[in-house]
Amino acid sequence: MKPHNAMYIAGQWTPAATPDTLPVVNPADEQVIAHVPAGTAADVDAAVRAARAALRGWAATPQADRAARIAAVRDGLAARKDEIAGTVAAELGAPLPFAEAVHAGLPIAVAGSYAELAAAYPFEEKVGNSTVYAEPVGVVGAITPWNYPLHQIVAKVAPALAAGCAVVLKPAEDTPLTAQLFAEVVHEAGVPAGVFNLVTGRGPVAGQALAEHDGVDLVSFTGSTAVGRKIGAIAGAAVKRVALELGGKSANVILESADLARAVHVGVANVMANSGQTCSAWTRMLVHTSRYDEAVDLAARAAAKYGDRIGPVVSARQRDRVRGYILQGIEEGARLVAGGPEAPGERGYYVSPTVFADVTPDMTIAQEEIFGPVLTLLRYEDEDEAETIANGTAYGLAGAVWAGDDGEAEAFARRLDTGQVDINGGAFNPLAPFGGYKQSGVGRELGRHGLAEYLQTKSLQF
Ligand code: TXE
Repeated sequence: MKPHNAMYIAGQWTPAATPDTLPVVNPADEQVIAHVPAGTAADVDAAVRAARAALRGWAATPQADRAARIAAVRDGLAARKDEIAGTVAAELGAPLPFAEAVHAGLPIAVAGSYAELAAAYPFEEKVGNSTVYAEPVGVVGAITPWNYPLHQIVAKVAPALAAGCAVVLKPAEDTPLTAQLFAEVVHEAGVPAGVFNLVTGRGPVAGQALAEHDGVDLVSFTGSTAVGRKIGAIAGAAVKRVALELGGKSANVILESADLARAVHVGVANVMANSGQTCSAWTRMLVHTSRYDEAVDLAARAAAKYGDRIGPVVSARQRDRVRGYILQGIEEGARLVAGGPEAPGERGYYVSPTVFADVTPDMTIAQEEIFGPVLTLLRYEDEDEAETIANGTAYGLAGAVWAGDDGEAEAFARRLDTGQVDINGGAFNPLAPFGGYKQSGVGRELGRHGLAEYLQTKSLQF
């Protein structure tokens, strides 16, 4: 795909209101690979108008026809899988096998799940003497981050289209090319003009204009808690709907009866995947004191084996912030057992897979989201203490529990204040609701819970 020097608005690649552009940098070699338009409030306004104009027609489209368009989007993504993987590899720096399997593979699965849900969802139901309709909430402003560029887009756009909403997407500055490719796929899939629109640009300019626009009925945001708070305040003041998928500091709780080697191995892999840039990553490993030293040894060896198999982080800014956390961990007295703050190569925004032992719950590295390949190991004396530590952060997005049997792990998982828990390495399920307790957010993505976010209900009494 060639980068577009335009926005996708009302079914056409439309020149931006100003000539300002944003560079796109390959984080593996620091080369500028493209420039995309830096949209302004005027571009956002044009896109929101296009979405409003298309809304009623799309909302009135029979659900089977909407489902067929979403299926065509799924097929288009599948047909361009290699191109997607190559684009994500270039702008995020993801190693190609991971880009193919996850960055391209996951959104195809999610789009497929929404093609099915769009066809099967009960938009109308009888309750006593009432008929209850689930109607689209309206125009959606979707603001997405760079960490899983296409997945974050599809996880918002596919359910919004299934619900009958029209969308304006503002993707992250660092990864706009994947978004442009997605717009091409949507166009080729025959989604009517204006139902999906793309405005690239800076967060505080184009993103904020989108969140503030009166023609937007729901803002769906994934990103940092700091920006999420701002968007929540804007939406609150305007009394518009909001969905926030924010950061995490998830605990991987290894109970005494667990298969320690497997739990540690999978736990380290979970944190290093995507170079640690995963909001649900199990960044705190909690181990019983009797097996703590063994776990530290296993984790350090597992991390060291990754070597150059992990990609860079997305930007110089992100590398500097991750390094800052590593230095802070050392300063606060945590024991570095793998990796460290030194850059592993001369070029590219690489960070070594890093493991800290002797981490205590009050340390900054045990409380704040680092968003890099950094694992912390904490010890606990009994399950009550494990629960207190696991629940002792501002976040509540995900987590894992390992035990000798699933029942024991399940009982402990029910004590965690978090939206998702993987039991003994349970596989990712694209139909399971994903979202946070506490400051990890508001609302859910994926599956039928994700679709419901884009609906509002009306009841008629007879
Ligand atoms: O996020 P931002 P950043 C966390 C992670 C990471 C940190 C910073 O801890 O280290 O956030 O990443 C748009 N109004 N997560 O700075 O700024 C922005 O253009 C409207 C967790 O990249 O929150 C982008 O499209 N929009 C996470 C999106 O918000 C604004 C994924 C996210 O960027 C805006 C990414 C504004 N004022 C980072 N300012 C997760 N939950 O998965 C920025 N944006």
